Amino acid sequence: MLRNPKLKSPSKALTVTQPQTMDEFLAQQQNQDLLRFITCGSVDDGKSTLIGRLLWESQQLFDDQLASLQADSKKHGTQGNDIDFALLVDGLAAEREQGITIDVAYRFFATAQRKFIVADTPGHEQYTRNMVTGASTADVALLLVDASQGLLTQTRRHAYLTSLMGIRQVVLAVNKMDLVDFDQPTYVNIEAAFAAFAQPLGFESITAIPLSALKGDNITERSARSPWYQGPTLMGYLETVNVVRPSHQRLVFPVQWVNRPHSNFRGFSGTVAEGIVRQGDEIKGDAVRANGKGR
Ligand SMILES: Nc1nc2c(ncn2[C@@H]2O[C@H](COP(=O)(O)OP(=O)(O)OP(=O)(O)O)[C@@H](O)[C@H]2O)c(=O)[nH]1
Ligand SMILES: [Mg+2]
Repeated sequence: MLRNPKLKSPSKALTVTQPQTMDEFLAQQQNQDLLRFITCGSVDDGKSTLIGRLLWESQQLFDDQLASLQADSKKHGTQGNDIDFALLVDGLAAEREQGITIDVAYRFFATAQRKFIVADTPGHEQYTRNMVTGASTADVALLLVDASQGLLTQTRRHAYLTSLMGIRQVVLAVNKMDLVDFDQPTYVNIEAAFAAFAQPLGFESITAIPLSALKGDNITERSARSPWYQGPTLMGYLETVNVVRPSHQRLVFPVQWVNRPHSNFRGFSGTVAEGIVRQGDEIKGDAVRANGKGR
């Protein structure tokens, strides 16, 4: 993106070459491909905070946004006087009051390597259908786990729905590593438990990364607090992952609303996420299972 002279420096320098002219900017944008991804996982695992951190680290925040984020953090934040990055994506009044995400929030950002659209989805069970909406257009899922809690029912549910929606690449983002003092065995146990659980789900790749979204560890630079970790940073992964889309055409139709005005009619409403369906086609199988209750 164009360099704004008023842009604040990120907390850690990102190795991006900023275009200096409009022509350079347009040329760079044209050559970049687009990666769409979601954050998902159980409630409070740090999904919104992670996206706020990614926007911050990729220099997407301008002075006025930063000023309102600082003011909002003091008023609604969960981090005392420090910045609460989740407020960048949790915009609804009810979300701020309750400190949870309800609606799907889409954000665009770009680095020198790639353009990204990220969908921040709610972890709360009640809003599972919004997670499915976000997943329906994503290439990659960042499945968050709170390192101090391990895998939860909602983590497994979101992993299952992710596979059902046709996503083939998953990042197991083991977040809040600061709460467990970057303990390697804790991380390894979570990674192994997820690998065993996800084996039947048929993901092509599962990349586990130990993170602290709050403190910024392993987001754009390898953290000195996890010297035992040799894999990619989260941004490094997102910038380089090859997108794998299912080769076969199948129908993915997340049902968002069952329209039943009277007992003689039952209609299923939603948006076709993948494949083609025509009037008169018979629908059966997995697509019918993709409902908002996550079954
Ligand atoms: N210690 C620590 N706290 C974190 C970290 N990431 C997020 N948090 C805190 O965890 C709480 C929940 O963070 P959110 O980002 O709102 O979590 P979420 O997963 O988006 O929550 P829902 O959208 O409601 O499911 C907030 O108080 C964050 O400041 C982390 O890496 N370390
Ligand atoms: Mg959230």
